[in-house]
Amino acid sequence: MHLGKVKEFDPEIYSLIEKEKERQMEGIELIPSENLVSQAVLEALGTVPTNKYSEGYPGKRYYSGNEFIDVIENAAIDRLKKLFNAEHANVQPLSGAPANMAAFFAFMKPGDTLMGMRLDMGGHLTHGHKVNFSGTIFNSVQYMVDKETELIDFEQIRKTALETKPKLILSGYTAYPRSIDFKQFREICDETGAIAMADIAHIAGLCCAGEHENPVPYFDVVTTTTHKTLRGPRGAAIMCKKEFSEQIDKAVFPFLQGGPHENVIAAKAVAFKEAQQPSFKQYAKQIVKNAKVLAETLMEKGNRLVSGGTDNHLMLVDVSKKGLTGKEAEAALEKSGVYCNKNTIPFDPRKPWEPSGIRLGTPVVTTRGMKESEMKEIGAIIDSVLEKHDDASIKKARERTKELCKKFQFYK
Ligand code: DSN
Repeated sequence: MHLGKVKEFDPEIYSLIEKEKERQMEGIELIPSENLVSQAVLEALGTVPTNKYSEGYPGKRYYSGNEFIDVIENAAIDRLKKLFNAEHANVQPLSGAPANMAAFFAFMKPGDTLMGMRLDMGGHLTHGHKVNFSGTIFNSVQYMVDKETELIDFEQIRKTALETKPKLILSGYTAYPRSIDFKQFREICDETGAIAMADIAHIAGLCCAGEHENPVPYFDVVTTTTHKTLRGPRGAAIMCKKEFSEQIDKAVFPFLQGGPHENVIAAKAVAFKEAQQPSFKQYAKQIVKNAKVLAETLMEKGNRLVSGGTDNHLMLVDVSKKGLTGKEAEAALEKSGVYCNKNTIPFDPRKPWEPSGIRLGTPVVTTRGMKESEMKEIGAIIDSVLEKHDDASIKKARERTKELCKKFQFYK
């Protein structure tokens, strides 16, 4: 990273950025919603389209001087449509929550019924939680996973949908380790007359690479962030059927947002081109392989994984079996140089601030080039810390993580 001017003008911020880079390179990042962008994406982010106001859409802007910005935004739109086989795409949403908000308002009015997965079962705040706009503006009906299998319970969803007649049913999750049967969701929506919406933020990179079913061609609307498995800059996008394109575009601008961040859109275009390469398919395949090996390693050592494993990039470990809370496990692992996040598990008897689980994922370690044998080592490090987290064990684990990271530097 070339930061000569920042270093010269603002050494304080320069040194903090450098320290953050070092932290990222010397630790094992397992937060499943994070990733490392390529040098090309990073460079595109720090460019002059950040200076430009371009309210509106390509060909119809409220400011002059958008000749090149239009081409950049159209490239991002076209690449995203090709990647997911989408009829229409909007690349302006600033992040996942505003993308969901725009999608909801494209189809619903305040008071309409929204049906989504409960946050503590693997959903997201914006999927109808009571502390979020989605649970206060709309009439939120929340579904759960099955208590025994910890899997999506389609019969329960169908029954609730028939009873409550939601305007929109939302699938796609932040902490669900299994494949999602989007076709069953589509059938329930058809039967009940609901709009079929998916939030594929976590699995977008897997969907476009063929490692997970892609709902875009047959769902009404699909939102995604661009910075998770898709490995682009922090931001989001919405894809929908052509017949809904006008209402989606109007919901993003002028209803919800003003000027789009065109430097980020340029970086999204670069990331979408990267995702079109054959190497990205390999990358997505390896994310899933790595997650399976990490999950198996942890289970072989006696850890309980929610639903007994993973089909995607993430897993939930029930650390209560080791006599820890998720908060304690997260803190002990952080000291060992392993980053994860505390997370509720389905039907968690504990509160979200101190839940029973931790959430682990493999997008970052896979970006760094780690494969199955490194997953076994990471699984062993994690287990050693969950098993015994005194100073000596944490120190030993820290040495092991540093040693591993040395071989997989990403940013020079
Ligand atoms: N905050 C993200 C996650 O960690 O899953 C979802 O938006």
